[in-house]
Amino acid sequence: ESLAGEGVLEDEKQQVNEELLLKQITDLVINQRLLSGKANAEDRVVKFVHPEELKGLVELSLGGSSLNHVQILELCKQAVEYSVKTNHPKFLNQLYHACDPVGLAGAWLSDALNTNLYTFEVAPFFMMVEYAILAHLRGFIGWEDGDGIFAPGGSISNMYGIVLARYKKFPEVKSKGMSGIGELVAFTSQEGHYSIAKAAHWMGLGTDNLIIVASDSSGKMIPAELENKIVKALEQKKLPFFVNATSGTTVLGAYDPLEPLAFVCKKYDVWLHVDAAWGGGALVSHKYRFLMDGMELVDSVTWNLHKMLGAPLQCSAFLTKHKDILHRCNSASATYLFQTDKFYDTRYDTGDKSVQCGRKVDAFKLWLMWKARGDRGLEEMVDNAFECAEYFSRQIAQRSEFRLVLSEPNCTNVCFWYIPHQLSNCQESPEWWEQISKVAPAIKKRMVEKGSLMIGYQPLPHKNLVNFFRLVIPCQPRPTHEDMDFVIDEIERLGCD
Ligand code: ABU
Repeated sequence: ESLAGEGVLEDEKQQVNEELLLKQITDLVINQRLLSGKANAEDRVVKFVHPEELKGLVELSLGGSSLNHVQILELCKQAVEYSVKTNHPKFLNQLYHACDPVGLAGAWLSDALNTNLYTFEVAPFFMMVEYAILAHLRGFIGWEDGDGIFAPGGSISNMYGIVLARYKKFPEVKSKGMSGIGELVAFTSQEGHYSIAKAAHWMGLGTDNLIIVASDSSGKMIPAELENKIVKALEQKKLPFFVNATSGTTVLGAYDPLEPLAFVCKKYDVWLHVDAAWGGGALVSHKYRFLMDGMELVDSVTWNLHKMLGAPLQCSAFLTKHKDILHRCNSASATYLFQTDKFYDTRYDTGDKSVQCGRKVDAFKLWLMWKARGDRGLEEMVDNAFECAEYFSRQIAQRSEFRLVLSEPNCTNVCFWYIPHQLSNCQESPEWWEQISKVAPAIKKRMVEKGSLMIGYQPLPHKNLVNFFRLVIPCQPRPTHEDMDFVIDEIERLGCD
């Protein structure tokens, strides 16, 4: 604020004072309460403007002349002004939310050091940190050994699972390609994340060779259905090699039953991967880790720590119980980076396990926040989020204007319809459901324009479910029963007419 007129340093009107800018950005983050749990409920979650309008409000074009300090700072303030405040207690829209402030400090520091995480030589400290945090994460799965790597997002982590599964069964693919092998098929449930379909395309399987397995009414993959599909594929002389299970599906939050799925996969010698990008947070909770019983039996896991646990985006761990396969599968042995005659222990030159060359340090921010919170601090946050989901579900079960999609939440996603009074006590015909399908989009528009709340909605066509709300309850900022009550009351206020 002091930069707006009087008191402006003369220097600031000239060129960018880099040191000052860094301090001002830190102040901006703190003063605008952009950190976890610091937003005031009365602040708006978003100041929504349409794309064309935003183009007119912000000078987006670039050119030859440079801006001065004040102008650069003003652009930073605009970035804050027109961004969604993910730290706001009413940002309940997506499978991520506010970032942990200690994690943010870690992210800033590793960004400032601008470390590239491919060799111990250029990343000694962070390489050891990555080893330590990956080992800690594997411990929650129940693996004493194994390997892992941080990837740029859950979709890429899932792709690591597929490429390792294919390499394990058909190692010759690495040099000879797919043409001589036969028709490889992979499996995922109806509720599985769309990244598996993208991976089927990217990896040359083709999306037709991703076989969809039915889920039950709560969204969990049905193991008998998986076995039927594998048997059918074998009868058709296809080559099953990979099953994707999910712990915490994107919409319904379902946890697939890992023990029976692992049994089926073992029987047919198929790699079992678990996309626990969202629901992996349950692993840190003694109360909720039962949701992932059988975890230790699977071959690989995706766990996005930027989701439930609130590490700064992106922070996606790919973990496998197989010790050397990441390196064997992915290495290309570039001689300018991974020299074999180096003077130190080159097992810590992790980069060649990765599909990337340059790799951002995602481990440190997580490691630092884990140091600050401890296992028990994170467990407490996860338990509180689950408890709030249960509370929210109980509350709306008692309100006639609301209807739950599932009688009990699978995870901290709670799915429900709002039934406006004009549509209550009517016959529930297809036309009635058609009317209901328009309610969530209309209320969503109102909540975003008002800026009071953000929650998502979607249909689930394979379950014949028309548009319903999906409330995603975060760990951070720490949700309370009052926040949950606000959501219910606000949807009523927004939808009453
Ligand atoms: N990676 C899936 C997350 C999308 C969502 O927030 O719903």
